[in-house]
Amino acid sequence: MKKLRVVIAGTVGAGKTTFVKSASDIDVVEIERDLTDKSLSVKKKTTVAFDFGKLILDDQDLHIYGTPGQSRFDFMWDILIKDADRYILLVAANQPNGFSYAREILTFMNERVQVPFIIGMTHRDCPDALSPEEIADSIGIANTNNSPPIITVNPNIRTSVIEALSVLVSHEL
Ligand SMILES: Nc1nc2c(ncn2[C@@H]2O[C@H](COP(=O)(O)OP(=O)(O)OP(=O)(O)O)[C@@H](O)[C@H]2O)c(=O)[nH]1
Ligand SMILES: [Mg+2]
Repeated sequence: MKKLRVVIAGTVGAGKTTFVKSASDIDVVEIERDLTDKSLSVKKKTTVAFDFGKLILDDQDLHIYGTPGQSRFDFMWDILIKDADRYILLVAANQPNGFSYAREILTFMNERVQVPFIIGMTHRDCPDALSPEEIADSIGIANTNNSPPIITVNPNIRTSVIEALSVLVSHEL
């Protein structure tokens, strides 16, 4: 079976760890710590190294790595993206102040690898979520035939996560 390394990148609290946990057939390795800066988010923990899970999808053995959201751990982004076959950038649709940060993450990744990727908008079920068009604009993705697929995904729902991974696996550059 073909092994495919998939990286889940994205902004702080976008839902990367939740995504890996929903996708995985095995117990997920999570390396998190308590958030010291509580103002960052309402949540208590943040990823400080990576998450790891596995899923067999369409006869492919997906190894799924979640990255930390905070840029002080960007040495982990570097380590994880270098071996990636594909990646997803998760962006929380209800946090517009994170959009320019999402753009920076995208630049970071695309400077290191040229692999297929998609944009997954999370928190679309939350109040004040912005539209895919507004988000694409803010993170600098032109709406053309060459642009990466932009989808809505809810990391809390396994079927939604698997659908996102199916789009990723079938997307070519
Ligand atoms: N309602 C809703 N909640 C979401 C969605 N995506 C993620 N969440 C919630 O957002 C919170 C943060 O999720 P995490 O998975 O810890 O986020 P993360 O991206 O790993 O965060 P860092 O590791 O700190 O960068 C969790 O409580 C999730 O349940 C979504 O689409 N809708
Ligand atoms: Mg995390």
